[in-house]
Amino acid sequence: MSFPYPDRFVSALTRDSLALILAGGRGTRLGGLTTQRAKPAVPFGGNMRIIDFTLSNCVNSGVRRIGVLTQYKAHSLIRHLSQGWGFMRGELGEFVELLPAQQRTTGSWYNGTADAVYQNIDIIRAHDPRFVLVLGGDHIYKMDYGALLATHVETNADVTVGCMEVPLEEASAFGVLRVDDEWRLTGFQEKPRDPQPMPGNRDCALVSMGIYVFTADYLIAQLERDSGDPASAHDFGIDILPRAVQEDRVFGSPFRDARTGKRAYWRDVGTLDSYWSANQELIGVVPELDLFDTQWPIRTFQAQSPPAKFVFDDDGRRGMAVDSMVANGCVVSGASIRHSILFSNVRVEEGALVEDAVVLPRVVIGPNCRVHRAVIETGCVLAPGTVIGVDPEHDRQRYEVSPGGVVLVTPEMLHQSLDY
Ligand code: ADQ
Ligand code: ADP
Repeated sequence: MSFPYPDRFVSALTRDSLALILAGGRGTRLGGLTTQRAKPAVPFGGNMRIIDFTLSNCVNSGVRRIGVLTQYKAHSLIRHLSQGWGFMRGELGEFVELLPAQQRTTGSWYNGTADAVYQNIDIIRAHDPRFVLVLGGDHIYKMDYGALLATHVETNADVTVGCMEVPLEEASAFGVLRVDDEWRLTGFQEKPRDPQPMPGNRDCALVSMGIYVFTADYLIAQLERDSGDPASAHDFGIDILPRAVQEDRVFGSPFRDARTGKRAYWRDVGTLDSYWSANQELIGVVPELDLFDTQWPIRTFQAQSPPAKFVFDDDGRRGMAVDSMVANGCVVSGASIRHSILFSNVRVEEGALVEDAVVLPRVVIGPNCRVHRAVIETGCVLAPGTVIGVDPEHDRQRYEVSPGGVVLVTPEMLHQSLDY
């Protein structure tokens, strides 16, 4: 590939890229957290939503032309994007554009992920980028896409796949890759039952992070070809990547921490257990994912609320939080919060104890409640004395309990009557 900008380097690549964020998936494994909203809109880390990580990665990388492909239960996602991500400067050629499924090229909603992109092919053409970054909207990580684009150009690839090593027993949830000594892909199997380990490391497999750099002309040609194939599921992992590996130049780019050279932080918070623990991990003194990193800020929208307040109750018991993160608008009155994350506008009333919990916005935890190892969904009101996370048998009657023993409570569960 000829390089048209002899005097500009990575900035030329990022400026000449269009990012398409796939944000339409259902995320069914998150249970009650995704009955009302798409997974990318699920709140994360005290004041963010999952998609803020991918969006911030784009902006911090200098990729400032961004389309977000929405489909499933997009209301909360659309509101978040319009409230929080409208700051891009149109006059500088920057935008975050919403691309809802709208039957542009076919008479159906988005099928697979490749179909979702194909249905916006005229929009890609109109923006005329040199590279298209296709990104999942539901992972927690900080990545400079400039480095990925530079690898793509250096190797003269048609497609570059962001990849990482995971323990072999987890690999069947991913696209599993084989590479040669030059990192060129020689195999791609989407979610194989029996994943193959890496040649040098029998305990790990090399997997796709579901993020791809495509040379734009190549992507357009492949999507057009795929759309006419009646046998295709129109999915990047199932159809486009395996075929590209057979016929074209596909390279892997391992995701490493630029400072340590080791595997970088990346989480698919696709299950209640992984969602809970990724949130809990943030609380540590030196968490692997540093949200206080001024070099790589994670941007979001949050409603204006006063600072969090910790007050004595009428009996003189102190309201306190230790080893915790507490967002604006919270009031903790004569209650104790330990090793927990409280999102905005949570009230915790006298005598309550909240431990190892992730409490989403606008929750009320009534007097003398006990909440342990739980995720409490937006808007829940826990009646006085409610006990959660102490007796799994009891919790299972009303709430969702994950294999790892995390309890999910949603407003719907609180309103349902028990059938004794
Ligand atoms: P999965 O994440 O399981 O695997 P998929 O369910 O297709 O793949 O979702 C990919 C992304 O696209 C998600 O962000 C999802 O929300 C979104 N999405 C799904 N259907 C969509 C649609 N119709 N419209 C818009 N967006 C949609 C993928 C790859 C694997 C890789 C893992 C890494 O296929 O090879 O290993 O990601 O997590
Ligand atoms: P979601 O939980 O769907 O991701 P929100 O929690 O932000 O999204 O909002 C859920 C609902 O609550 C929406 O209908 C929204 O309009 C409403 N809402 C948002 N902010 C507030 C608020 N501060 N007080 C009351 N209702 C709100």
